Amino acid sequence: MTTSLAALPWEDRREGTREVVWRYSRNPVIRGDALPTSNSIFNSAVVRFGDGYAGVFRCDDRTRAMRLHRGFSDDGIEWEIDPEPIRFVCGDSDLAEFVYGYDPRVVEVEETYYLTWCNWYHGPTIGVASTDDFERFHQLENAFLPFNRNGVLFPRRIGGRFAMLSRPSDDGHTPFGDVFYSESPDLTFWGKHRHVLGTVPNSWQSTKVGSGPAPLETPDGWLLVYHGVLTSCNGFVYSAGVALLDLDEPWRVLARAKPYVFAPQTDYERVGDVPNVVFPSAIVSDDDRLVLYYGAADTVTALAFAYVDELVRFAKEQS
Ligand code: BMA
Repeated sequence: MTTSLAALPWEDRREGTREVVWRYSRNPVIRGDALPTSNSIFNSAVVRFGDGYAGVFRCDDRTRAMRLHRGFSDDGIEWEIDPEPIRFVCGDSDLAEFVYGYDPRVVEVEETYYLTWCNWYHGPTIGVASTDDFERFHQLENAFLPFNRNGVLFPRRIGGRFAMLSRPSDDGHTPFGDVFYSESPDLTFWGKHRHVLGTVPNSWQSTKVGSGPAPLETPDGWLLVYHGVLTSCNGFVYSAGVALLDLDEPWRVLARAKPYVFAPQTDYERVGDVPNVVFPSAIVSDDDRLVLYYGAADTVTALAFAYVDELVRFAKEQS
């Protein structure tokens, strides 16, 4: 539960540069081998917790099993990650078998933290769990049928219901994918599915798109940072874009920037287990500034910074 606001990990934009999103000079902040058993730590979730930060990390181990580990940090940069994976408390034996979990997102709704992740249940789908303390995680029903990925909860109810974005997919390295919106009164039963974002031909987001961090509420709409994928001769290229969604009917897209706002350009984004990937998965913010946590090249975790109003303006002016 949030008690007081920890300082935002922050570094000003370098003088003379004009990027809307700029990288932390000491990236990456978490190396792939930060745990004795880890191959890679990336595409992970961070939230404010107490007077610091907590996170749920995608740690692929050295057997290449995809696991979720919790972690804590005073400053959002130096992390203590639990070497043991999270063991979910689950009352339903049909759901309790953990085969794999990856690409977690965490969001606080009504003073409870909710974790969503890509969870195996006869294929990838959206796992959901709640926690108050990052000690005990209670696994709830999977939100959807397989196959689905990139399930991201909104930080408050909309029209009295929990709301989630997700990306229906296939069982493999999906060569398609649009973002959809769904609602639930109780986090068990989901419906009112609406189409939100599709792909854009001949662009950085021509193959598939998927939500990044939980949408950030602004006076101009929900600010959504999402990933878009291009299929190149050398495989997928994952970049990030921004859109604004209507506050009351988030399936209505108010603005969507045509250019990416952030794409793989540094060595640690271009070289790794999967080259050419930036995968934004968490935002922490104060009123004006935001910090983006992202996975780079499916290997490490990195930080980038932006001003909220500049991202909103980018979404509108480049729409
Ligand atoms: C997606 C997911 C992500 C990953 C990306 C690039 O399908 O597996 O975790 O970052 O591919 O490999």
